Amino acid sequence: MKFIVATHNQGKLREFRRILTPLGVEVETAELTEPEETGTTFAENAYIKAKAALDETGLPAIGDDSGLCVDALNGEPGVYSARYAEVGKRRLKVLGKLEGLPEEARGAHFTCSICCVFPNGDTITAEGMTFGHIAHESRGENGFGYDPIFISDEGAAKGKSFAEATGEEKDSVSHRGRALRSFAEKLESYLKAKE
Ligand code: ITT
Repeated sequence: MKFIVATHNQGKLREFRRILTPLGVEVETAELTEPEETGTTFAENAYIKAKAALDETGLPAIGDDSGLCVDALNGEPGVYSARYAEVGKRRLKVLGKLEGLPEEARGAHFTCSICCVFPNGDTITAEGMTFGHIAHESRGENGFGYDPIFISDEGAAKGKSFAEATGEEKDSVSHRGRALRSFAEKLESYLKAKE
């Protein structure tokens, strides 16, 4: 079974391929209209993206809604991470708001909600989080989005920004890695139950 990845974000798409292909889940892209993200939660927006892609292609589709939640900013930018500021200014906005704060006050996490919608209306959902803190300046060239300012506190990526970590290191602890591995497990059970 093939799945349409309902995203316009090339960084996410790379990670979907990197994480799901070795788990035997085939993903592909399609020219999709970008739906309005009218939800107030990650889960609602993930469903909106998946459902819109399913309606356009007729194929099972997976949506990802994710974001960076900064403790000192009461969870901002959170569900509005993609719209927090103009392209190219989002990381600087976060860094600016945390200026002068010591390391122990810079805690943050990423969240990822995955929603897969099938043509018969069934859905599979999964969530993942990863914890770390906000750097004092951007570090590293890999990844995308807020990766250069997010220093991981976990596992193989500990002490590195997600943009300094290799793809493998990021995926092993990342919100998306965790959500997609959980999704792949649930998918296997779902497909087995249908046999
Ligand atoms: P689609 O809706 O087309 O999937 P998007 O970029 O608009 O793409 P979101 O609405 O889910 O995606 O916004 C999430 C934003 O949070 C995204 O633009 C990134 O800036 C950030 N983000 C999410 N996951 C991230 C990650 O793994 N590393 C860095 N930034 C991430």
